[in-house]
Amino acid sequence: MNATTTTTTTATTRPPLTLLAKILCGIGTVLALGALFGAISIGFPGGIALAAISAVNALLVVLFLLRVRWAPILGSVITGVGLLYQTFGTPYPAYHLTHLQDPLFAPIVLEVALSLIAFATMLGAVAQNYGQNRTQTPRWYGYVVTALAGIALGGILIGVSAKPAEVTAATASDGATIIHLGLSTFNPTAVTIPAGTKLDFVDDSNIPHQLTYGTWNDGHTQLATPPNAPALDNRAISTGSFELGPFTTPGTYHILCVIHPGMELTVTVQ
Ligand SMILES: [Cu+2]
Repeated sequence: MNATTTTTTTATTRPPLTLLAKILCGIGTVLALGALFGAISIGFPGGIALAAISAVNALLVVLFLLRVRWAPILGSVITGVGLLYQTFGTPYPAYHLTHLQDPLFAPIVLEVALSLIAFATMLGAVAQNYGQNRTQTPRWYGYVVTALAGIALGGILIGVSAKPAEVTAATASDGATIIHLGLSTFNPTAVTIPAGTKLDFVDDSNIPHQLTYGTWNDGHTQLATPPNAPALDNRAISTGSFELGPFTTPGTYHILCVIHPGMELTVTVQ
């Protein structure tokens, strides 16, 4: 047997991708593209973490496609740490239990659900790769994934059908009108305030926002600072609160968050 024949034989006898590997490639591709899309829409530097998540998922897909035996071990460690961080290291889950109407609710539930399914799939693939039968899918796998998918679908349906809960603007002790900053929304989205009073922006989602004057137009910011508007040049906030004002001149003021497309606030000063 010459060298060429050996190569051909090796290539054709490479085992076909298992069902679990195909599922992992599919989920990894969806997560990589989703994170990439998020990274692009947020831009630099805010999107750098999402870009890294996208790259890690793409790398895992390549390892699965190359049928690297330890790929599911690496993948389950990365996914497990990621899930732990999302659950305990970020405000997302706690925030979402009380803010189902946020536009980011469904994408985040979907992302967590896909990560959980990927985690279960990777454990199955580890069992398969290091078990006695390297082609058979573990018996528990179908039940676990069906249950996880059902929970995720239910969560998304609840979130999508939840009515937007617009709060009536509350007033702080100094007379400032309180505006809450959610994951990607102002709440309320429009307020009317008396001339000479302030706004009190409260970031209770602990998500970074960057505020300035203008509106969102087809995914692009249109910045415009009205005359006599209190200074707000790209004010960054990621936790706590800050006051803006007083607004001395009656008129309409548009404020947007440059990080989150569509995140706008209309202030009418009377
Ligand atoms: Cu924002």
